[in-house]
Amino acid sequence: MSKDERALGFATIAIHGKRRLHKDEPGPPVRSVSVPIYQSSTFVFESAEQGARIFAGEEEGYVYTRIGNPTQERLEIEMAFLEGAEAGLAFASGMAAISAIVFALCRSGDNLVASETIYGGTHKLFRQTLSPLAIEARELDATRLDCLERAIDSRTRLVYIETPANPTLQILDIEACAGIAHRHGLPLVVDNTFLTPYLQNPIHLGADVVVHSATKYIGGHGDTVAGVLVGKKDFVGRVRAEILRDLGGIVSPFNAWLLLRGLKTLPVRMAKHCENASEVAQFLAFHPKVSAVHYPGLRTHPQHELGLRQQRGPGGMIAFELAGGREAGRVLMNSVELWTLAVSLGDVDSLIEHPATMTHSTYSESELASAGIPPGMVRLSVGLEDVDDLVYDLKQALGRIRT
Ligand code: LCS
Repeated sequence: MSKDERALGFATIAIHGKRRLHKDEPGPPVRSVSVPIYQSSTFVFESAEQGARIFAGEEEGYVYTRIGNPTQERLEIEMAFLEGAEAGLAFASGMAAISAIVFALCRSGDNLVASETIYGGTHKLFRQTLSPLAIEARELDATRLDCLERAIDSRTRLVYIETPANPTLQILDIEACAGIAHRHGLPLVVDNTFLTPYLQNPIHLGADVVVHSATKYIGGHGDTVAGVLVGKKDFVGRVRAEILRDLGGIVSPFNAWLLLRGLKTLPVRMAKHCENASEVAQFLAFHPKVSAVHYPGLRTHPQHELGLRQQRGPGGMIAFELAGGREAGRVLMNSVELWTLAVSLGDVDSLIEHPATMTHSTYSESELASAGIPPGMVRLSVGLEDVDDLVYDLKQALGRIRT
């Protein structure tokens, strides 16, 4: 690259990619502007000798799509570039990426320390699926840094946080958590799904591994399930060789291509998600039937200042509570006409869901209470429709709740 890449803005980098900014990056053979979809399960060897050399690791080359594919690889390089990491690895889902990290770092008898308010699927992996393998997940309130540090012992292998947290939008101090993890020689893993590299770069704040459910804002259109992790070259290489290759949860070339396309509009989409969500949060904050609004952009958010420091925007997710509790939430979700009643998030379509009985139904009642997820909490993923229409629909649905 002739120009200093730091001088270029995020949108320029997201659209052109490392592929077109770095002269030494190989382009597609026919110089297409769009990255080709290499929809091929296997790759031709030039000779039996070359095949043997590639298998022996003496020569580089594509062999088989479970081991590597040019479209997947392009996504991995671009995600690492946008996150400021050395390398990336793409997976069939966010859960495939998260479980790969755990399996790469933990053996039987080991433990991991995690924030307690996380996506319900991650919580299930940590607390239920890992349990028969004798890997213990110690989930705790990671806003209390003293608790986080006390939970670490000689068998701890990683510290895992999600910030902002699904579904409460609680914000954790990435730099402080990294400081504690590093004091104990442990990697800090951050789930950056809610913000994407456009709004937050955990690597710049000391995180060692960043993971995404790329199903969400990276894809952005509700049509793809995928995951990505980024981190140091050695670690990423080890996860590729020891976990992904054997467990096999790779992203398909077509889904990798959809995510590459998603990256090009990520900056404009994220900016608009923030703008729309800020207006919806303001509307809810002043509505008499709403008892609490959890949105990092509101001054009432308990970690508003921390959010301003470590995030470049408040994001598109909102959680709120209704004065009428769970019954009021049920009426609201059945009364909206424009908002789509569905889990997932980060789509162009606005989505509404009920964490306690849907995304976080893997939490017990006491775990929900401890994680700050009351039965009456409703979660919004604010999409890219005209915000007046979104507010109008919420207003009419709130009007159907009997007080
Ligand atoms: N991390 C976060 C923060 C998530 O929200 C999700 C999925 C995952 C990881 C797992 O990614 P996946 O395997 O689904 O690609 N969150 C969902 C949600 O809130 N509703 O449906 C899925």
